[in-house]
Amino acid sequence: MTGNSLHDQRSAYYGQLTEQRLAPLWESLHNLVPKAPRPQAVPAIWKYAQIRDLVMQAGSLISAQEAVRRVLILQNPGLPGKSAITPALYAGLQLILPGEIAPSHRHTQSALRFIVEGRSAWTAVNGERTTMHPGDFIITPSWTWHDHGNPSVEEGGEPVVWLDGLDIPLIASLDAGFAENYPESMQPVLRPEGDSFARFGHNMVPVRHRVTDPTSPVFSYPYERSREALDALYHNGEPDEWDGVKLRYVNPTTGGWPMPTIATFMQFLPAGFAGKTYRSTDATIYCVVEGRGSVRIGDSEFTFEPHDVFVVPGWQPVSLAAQADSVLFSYSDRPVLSALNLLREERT
Ligand code: GTQ
Repeated sequence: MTGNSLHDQRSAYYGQLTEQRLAPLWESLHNLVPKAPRPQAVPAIWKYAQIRDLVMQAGSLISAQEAVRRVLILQNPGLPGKSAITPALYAGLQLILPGEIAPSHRHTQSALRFIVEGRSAWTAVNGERTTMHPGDFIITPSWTWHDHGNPSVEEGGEPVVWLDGLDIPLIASLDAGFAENYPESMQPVLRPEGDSFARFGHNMVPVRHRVTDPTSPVFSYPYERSREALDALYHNGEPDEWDGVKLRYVNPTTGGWPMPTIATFMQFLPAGFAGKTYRSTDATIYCVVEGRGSVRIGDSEFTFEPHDVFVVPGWQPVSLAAQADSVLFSYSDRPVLSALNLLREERT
């Protein structure tokens, strides 16, 4: 006997709903409107010592020209097939060998480069080149032409690896992705290297500068300067019990984030630091610059060394500890959460 129990009646009814492209909210309400975030992204670490060889092997399997961007994507195991490290953000390790050019293009996705190793490559943004050094943070804002290159070995070129951070998944979720190629492999160089830093990188701006753009006119933030600031602050006072000494990167013309969708930070943890636990609705990707330590994220615990990358999903309790003086770079979707009034933080 079928068709009489409530369960059977509902099943038949749900079948009819599906045919009409309808669905009963009451079956999924608790998932759609959770009491607290339940991230699908999981805590994860990519140990550079384990993946560096694979990054370098890509160099002999495909050219930068053919690949356009020779990048290994860091895929969050909780977001399989999504090319995402968090629901909103992407991470990848890009390799450029001496003598190579990654051809010029532009896209609506915002990108950051955080230099991992090598010091000869350059990236060009809006007619200006900047040479990359380990620890430098470089932006390629939405819809700006950008190409990357590396001089030949004779001219001092060496393999260069950097971490790419983009808002690819966020832009995909909004169906707002556009891209185009520049007609040449390299855009013309219109200004000497260091020009934008001279104009905007010294707590001064050109006298009649008007802010018309939400992105920072400084496109390279040298490690030397960030490191110096952290060092001075460490010597000047007690580190924060959660963050150590932590600064955020700014657009010097607004005080806001360097780009509208991605926040970036640099922090110093002194040897012996055992940070308290905090959580926040922004999801954060860390790249270790110096030192050695460990991180607890929810129920996971990882030890970290230079060049390791780890991810803290939104609302996961996190605490950092350092065995040696450590420097961590990080980026997150904080500007998006903040703009939508969804940023919540808890420091316990
Ligand atoms: O360098 O323009 O990792 O367009 C992914 C997409 C890097 C880039 C990535 C990109 C780029």
